[in-house]
Amino acid sequence: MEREEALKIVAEQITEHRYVHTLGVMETAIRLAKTYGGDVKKAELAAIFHDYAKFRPKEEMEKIIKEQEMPAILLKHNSELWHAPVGAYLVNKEVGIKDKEVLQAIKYHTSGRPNMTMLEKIIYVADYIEPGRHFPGVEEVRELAETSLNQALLKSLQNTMIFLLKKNQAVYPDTIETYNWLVLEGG
Ligand code: DGI
Ligand code: FE
Ligand code: FE
Ligand code: FE
Repeated sequence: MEREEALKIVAEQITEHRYVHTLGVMETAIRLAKTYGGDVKKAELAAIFHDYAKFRPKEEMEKIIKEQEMPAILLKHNSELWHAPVGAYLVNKEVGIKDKEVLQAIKYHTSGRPNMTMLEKIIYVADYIEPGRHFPGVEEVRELAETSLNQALLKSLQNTMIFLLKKNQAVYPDTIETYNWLVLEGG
């Protein structure tokens, strides 16, 4: 699918603010793919659709998680985590994107997972550092992303976990396992 068509489809699903974020993720993911030898077209497509399900009603997402037998533990954790796996499902079902690598990159863009592929890392990091992001620590991750995708990924996971811990929030197992995988096995 070409960029213009994909953007038109996603624009109907998300707010204008989220659309601007999506464009930032797209540009950043393309740049990272070029830097690290990733697939530029897949990075573009995964970035465009990564937040496709962000504004679906919680009830609809819960129904999909149950019906599609996604991990039940998702429902115990913050509903912010749901749009990633639900998005991958809906982008396949509603938009007709069949590319497994693209769908996996959407599925794991919020939590990460051990043994993430290059494309998954690119989307995770691009989502974190796109030009519209302004939270503390983002500049350091931007700099790391210039030289090491794994270091950028590790730092963004660390920041996310610290942020959650400070708010007394639970950390989803995939997030912790991704962090441990990077520390113990270097990605
Ligand atoms: O959809 P975006 O806002 O672009 O970004 P995202 O999909 O990376 O993250 C959405 C939210 O999910 C963000 O506020 C942080 C939160 N999050 C990420 N990992 C975890 C998490 N929340 C919990 N409770 N546990 C996690 O492991
Ligand atoms: Fe997201
Ligand atoms: Fe993210
Ligand atoms: Fe995002």
